[in-house]
Amino acid sequence: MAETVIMVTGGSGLVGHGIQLALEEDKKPNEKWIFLSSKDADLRNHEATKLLFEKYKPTHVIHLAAKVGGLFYNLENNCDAYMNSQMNSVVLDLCKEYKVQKVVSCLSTCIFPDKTTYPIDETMIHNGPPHFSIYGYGYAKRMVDVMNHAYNEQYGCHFTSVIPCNIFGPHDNFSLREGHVIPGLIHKAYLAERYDQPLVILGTGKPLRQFIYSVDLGKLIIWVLREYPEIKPIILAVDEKDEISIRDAGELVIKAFGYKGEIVQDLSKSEGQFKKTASIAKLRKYLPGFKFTPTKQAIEETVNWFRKNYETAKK
Ligand code: NAP
Ligand code: GFB
Repeated sequence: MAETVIMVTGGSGLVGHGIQLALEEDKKPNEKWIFLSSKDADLRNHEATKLLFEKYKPTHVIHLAAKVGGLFYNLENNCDAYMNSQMNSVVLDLCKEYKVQKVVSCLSTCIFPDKTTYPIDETMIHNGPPHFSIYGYGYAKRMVDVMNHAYNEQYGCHFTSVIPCNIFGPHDNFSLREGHVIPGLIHKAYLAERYDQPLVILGTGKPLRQFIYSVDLGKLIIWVLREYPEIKPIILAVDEKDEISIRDAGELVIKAFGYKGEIVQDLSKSEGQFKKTASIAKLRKYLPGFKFTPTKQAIEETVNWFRKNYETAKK
């Protein structure tokens, strides 16, 4: 059987580790996986990235690399976040040049139009402007879908994309300033417990989010790489009924820590999109029996990982 060489850009991040953890139970002998970090090459640099294609000769690419942050990073860094488009252009064009058989890139449910009907589905990406907090990140990601179709129509390339909801898990970015809400709250709960200080939840806690465990997402991305036949994107999220409020997510973090101290709300802080409820009807059509890890269990596993790896965790 011919060897499949799968090169994962951004392989050292949250989702890259989710794939690595998922692969522990789903290895295939003919697959060679290569997980890259920014230390291997700055993917905005064409020459440096070309050397990676020369070195590894990938038959398949999972393109995860991006400058990623939570609401408060994106609010202040729309220009830097838009520069992800530079990386996307370099990677996709080299995939065409090196005749990569399939590319799976990563979008996000936050890039859908701000003013929309719910639930959001895969057909709605380009229907109107994204939320003002993420327009740089959002338009850069939307262009990946445009490029996927254009490369397919003009050059016959099989480039596709996945659209995950909010993700969390081991190896997340636990930065209080730049990170997403679950790793942020986990880090804050850790500090609150350790230094006997209040845990501050930003905003009212009312906005709603679907949260997927990185290991579940890893399994689904592996399936997309191996089986998903379309150029059009597919939403990878938990069921609509499992959408929870930020307050509920905070409660789960607090319970996982057994934290008994004071909880404070900072109502001066932005809340971002109220919700971005996405339908997984398409995913269920392909994989009706896929089982997601219950959010409570996934948060407990992430909290345990953070406690064990506090010194080295990205924060
Ligand atoms: P992450 O943990 O921040 O990891 C980002 C990865 O990209 C790291 O491996 C990083 O390398 C690499 N990278 C960043 N800039 C680079 C550059 N200039 N050149 C080469 N590599 C670079 O991010 P993540 O959460 O795993 O996100 C993976 C993908 O999922 C992204 O496309 C993101 O937009 C998407 N996504 C994330 C979420 C979420 O909630 N996290 C939700 C929806 C979609 P280093 O480790 O060396 O820095
Ligand atoms: O995960 P997050 O930063 O991003 O969640 P988004 C923000 C929500 O959680 C807002 C509340 O309603 C915040 O007010 N929140 C409460 C907190 N406490 C905290 C905290 O300590 N840290 C953070 N970060 N939020 C993102 C996009 O939007 O969606 C990203 O900005 C990404 O780029 C992601 O694509 C999927 O869900 O609002």
